[in-house]
Amino acid sequence: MSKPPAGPRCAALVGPHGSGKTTLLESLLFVTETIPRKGAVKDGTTVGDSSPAARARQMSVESNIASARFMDEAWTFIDCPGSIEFAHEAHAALMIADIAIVVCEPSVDRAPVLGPTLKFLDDHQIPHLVFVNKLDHTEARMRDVIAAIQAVSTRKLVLRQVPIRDKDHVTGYVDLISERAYAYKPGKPSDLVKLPPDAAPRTEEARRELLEALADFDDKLLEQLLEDTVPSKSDLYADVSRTLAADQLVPVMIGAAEQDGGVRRLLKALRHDAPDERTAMKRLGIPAEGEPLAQIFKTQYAAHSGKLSHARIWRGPLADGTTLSDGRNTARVAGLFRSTGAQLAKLAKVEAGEVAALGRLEGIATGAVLTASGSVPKGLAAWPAAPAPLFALAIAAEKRADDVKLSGALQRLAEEDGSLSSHHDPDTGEYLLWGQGEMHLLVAADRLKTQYNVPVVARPPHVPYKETIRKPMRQHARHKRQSGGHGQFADVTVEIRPLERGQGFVFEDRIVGGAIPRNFIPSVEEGIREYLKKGPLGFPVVDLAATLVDGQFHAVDSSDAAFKVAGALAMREAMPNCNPVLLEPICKVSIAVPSEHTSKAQRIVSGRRGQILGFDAKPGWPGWDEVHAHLPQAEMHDLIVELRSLTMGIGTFSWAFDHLAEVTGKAAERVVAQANEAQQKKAAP
Ligand SMILES: Nc1nc2c(ncn2[C@@H]2O[C@H](COP(=O)(O)OP(=O)(O)O)[C@@H](O)[C@H]2O)c(=O)[nH]1
Ligand SMILES: [Mg+2]
Repeated sequence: MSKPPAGPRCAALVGPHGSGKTTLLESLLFVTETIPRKGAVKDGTTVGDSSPAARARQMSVESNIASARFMDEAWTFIDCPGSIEFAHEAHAALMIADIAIVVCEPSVDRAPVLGPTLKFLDDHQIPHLVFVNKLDHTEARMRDVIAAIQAVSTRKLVLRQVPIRDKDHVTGYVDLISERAYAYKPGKPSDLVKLPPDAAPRTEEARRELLEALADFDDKLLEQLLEDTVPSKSDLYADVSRTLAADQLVPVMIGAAEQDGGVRRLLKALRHDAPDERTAMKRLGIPAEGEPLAQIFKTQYAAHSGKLSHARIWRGPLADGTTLSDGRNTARVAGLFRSTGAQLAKLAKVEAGEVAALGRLEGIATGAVLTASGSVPKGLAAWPAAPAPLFALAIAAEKRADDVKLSGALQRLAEEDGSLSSHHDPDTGEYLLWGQGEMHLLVAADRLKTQYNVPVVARPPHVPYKETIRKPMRQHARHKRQSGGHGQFADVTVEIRPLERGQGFVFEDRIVGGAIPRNFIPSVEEGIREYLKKGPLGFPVVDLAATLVDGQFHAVDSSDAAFKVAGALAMREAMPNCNPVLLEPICKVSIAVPSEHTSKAQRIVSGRRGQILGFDAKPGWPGWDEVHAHLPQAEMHDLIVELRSLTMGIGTFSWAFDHLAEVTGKAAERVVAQANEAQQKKAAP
């Protein structure tokens, strides 16, 4: 037998949205008598969906933590959000979990949705099992479901149980190692029953497959199978535990969380087979011996308790009041809690293996590894980088007076969720909130209102159009004003010419013989630059050169201010005659989809005025393609929305600004008219 677990173990519940993770958590807590009665997702009474944002949507939008005891062993369960838009939060929980329970529906069609999660688990070698849920109503055959999931898993899946059916009802299961049959009993432990005769052939076949898979990693078992010797149960259990801990095989369990079906069996499998924190520490590069050490996997600003840093304690003990450091920032733990959903229970001390919330660790970020000395182990596994932003909204505080509060709140939101970011776009003057999708940002906007008391308005961002010219021009301009006392005088001649795309603005000075004194020349440039912020079409002007070729000055009346005005004046008069043309930003986009969706991805590109550059296999993603294209930024706002709706939510893309391209004709007229309209609206009181 393996060693008894060192500390409390931690299991993360992951899988697609709607597969029943929150329901399973509720059942796990009920079966372990952690809660006296079960809540329901539709009633908003579950432990898992404890936040107002989650309750309102009946979907998990952040990870929720709960602890339980089962047969005298301690467990922490983390119910992770299933939507791909919140994947960053789920990944953080997976990093510090001993085991992941991948919850899915018994559906062949929906199996590909598991791909990205299984890939993350396999890339990080995180032990995991699959729990096929909702077996109370299904006609799908387990072997088809397993085959469909296997197609998106690099590790081999093995059935641990086969269902016993009564028509399309699953009434129980056969355990393939003990070869015992059980009948589900709602709310109660399953009954041991006689193996129904018609289940025998299927049981034998599935057991054979399980044993053969285990034998790939156990020579002794392989010999026994070849010699037709029956292996001992304890050897088989040990094989299951070992191959699971090493992420070599993925056991598949079955059940119906809503009726607690298979949940006790799942708990027993976890009890026997889930590795403890020592396995996770090895994977993360944290030595077993040393001073107390904790790792933050979730940062939360809670209404009453302030900042909470949820941590896995890798080495204990850790007491409230300890000063901790990540090597750069130091903070004192002010409050130590165990959380169950939204509830916090105060603790004085925690031991290795536990998950605890540490209060008020200012300056400490998610992913940080903390010790009292501030010395952090070398060669730590890298913390998952935040995914690149895919979707933006322009936001503004409903009340102007809240502007300062808004920027503080946005900073905290980004601390809580690294896949959210915000910045000011100098081209459009908008404040942009970037994230992973529409729901992600709507939840963020909600939080700004409910959690930070800053109601905001959000709308699609403006496209940062630019403009340039096609025709050169020589322009003379004189600024002269006589209004008592000092007058103003400046005279300039400027040559303007278009430059190649991407060259920006170039100012040249070709004044000779002191026609304009040197000290006034920067002012001319300043005036020109000022004007270029908004050209004749209403957009910032790029890719042109302005050369100051001649001028005149007045010994008394000339000044910096006068030359600045003259510079701008020359531009204002010349530019409308230089054949101005609208430029739109074009992005280089790589759309990643499972290869059966490649042609859809190509259609999306053509449907959005895009130009396909080519496609190839996505490196490191077996079965996935990447379609490379140039796409106008104006067409990208809801690209992720369409892409996801056509690929069961798993298609994604990466992008970067590439170049500016001319827009002409009706399309350009429309953009210019819209910009002018918006401008007039703004100007109106
Ligand atoms: N029939 C059936 N429905 C279930 C089962 N487990 C969960 N559900 C339902 O599936 C829906 C999604 O469940 P939820 O726990 O919110 O899924 P999550 O998004 O993975 O957390 C809810 O309406 C549940 O009531 C089950 O075992 N059988
Ligand atoms: Mg949920």
